[in-house]
Amino acid sequence: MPKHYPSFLASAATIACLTLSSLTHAGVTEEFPYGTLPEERPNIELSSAMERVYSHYPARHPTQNELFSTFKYTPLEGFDYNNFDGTISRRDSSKVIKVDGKYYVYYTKRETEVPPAAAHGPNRGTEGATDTVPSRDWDLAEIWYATSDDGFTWEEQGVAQPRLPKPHAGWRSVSTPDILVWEGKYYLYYQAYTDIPGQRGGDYCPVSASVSDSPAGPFVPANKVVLENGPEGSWDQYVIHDPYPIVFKGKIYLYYKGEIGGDPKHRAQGLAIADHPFGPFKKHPLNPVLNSGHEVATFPFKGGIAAIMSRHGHEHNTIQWSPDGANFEVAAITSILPIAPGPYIPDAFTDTDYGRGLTWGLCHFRNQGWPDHNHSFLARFDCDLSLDVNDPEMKDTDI
Ligand code: AAL
Repeated sequence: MPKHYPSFLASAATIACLTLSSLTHAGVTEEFPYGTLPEERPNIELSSAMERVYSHYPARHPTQNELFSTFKYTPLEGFDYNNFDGTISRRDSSKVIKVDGKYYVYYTKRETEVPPAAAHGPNRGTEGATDTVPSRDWDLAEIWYATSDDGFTWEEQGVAQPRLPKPHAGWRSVSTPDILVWEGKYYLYYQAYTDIPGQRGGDYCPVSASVSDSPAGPFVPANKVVLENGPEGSWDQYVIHDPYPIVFKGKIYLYYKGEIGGDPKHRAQGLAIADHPFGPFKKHPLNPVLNSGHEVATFPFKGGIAAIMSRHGHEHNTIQWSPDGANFEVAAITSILPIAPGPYIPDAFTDTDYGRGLTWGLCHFRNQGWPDHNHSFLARFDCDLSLDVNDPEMKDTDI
């Protein structure tokens, strides 16, 4: 099996050097390592663009620091890429974990009729959806898992979390999983739909979770909601998506996406913290802690937390860093970021105080040829967001 695949996408951004000195936030006064600047704004008249260099941007060298990377994409072996009739979809992969030398990944799998055109049209309603016809690519879905020895060739193993029986959340669809390893057990988090996605001001679904002694399951559902939508009028009233746990400072830091006012144009990320995987989770008082992003991957980096900000919002296409997991600043600006990244992060759950970063993971691409071909497929991304690519744990990469 060839180890090196031709890449079909690669990119570089071309943003000039930017500036700022140390940052002070509510409760946090720490040096932001990507922004220290000896120079000050020159005392001359500047154009708007040059004014912004001194006033808006924290990252000093957004294309020349260790949190800058381009991304390369590779098709996976083992999944059927010839399935182009839209009836099978695989998307929104979890983080990749490695257990006893084998990689595991969990993802949304749908095998149904094709979602109708309305599913991704401008109105994004539920028109045409029935008990067997999905309203979205992630409706009427289950969570499946696959394993791999090298991260390129994957073997689909079967269902990890089927839909739950009524009246539990998740009876309509379970999707968009992520994984947590905590005290020797494996916890799956997922969007648990209580209704057809698209109703009630957006994709309303609380977050639920299941536990297993083995990465291969069986996963036993907690049969309770672990993260609720916010109260009326709150920023995360309508949408709580993309649950994404990591371990930081001895606790479970669960990042998730909300849509401010239920408006998909204003996507942002919240943080909820717990001592136990099934909660109670306490939402951070500064939420939302990231002002952009559709699917965001956070990871321990040095003494803080970094975030890959994929798609949507003022600060999309950036990689950010925070000393505390809550006060992020832009460290790097790049392009063609992975959609819904599920990275392999060797120290995601080790409670490290010096995160080493990541070099690869899985993501998805969407075939948007609706009405007939509305489905997604998984792929691999490689990047260099690691402090040491010679680290044996980081080495499974051809970057
Ligand atoms: C994804 C995720 C969530 C959304 C939808 C399915 O990429 O952001 O899971 O609900 O799109």
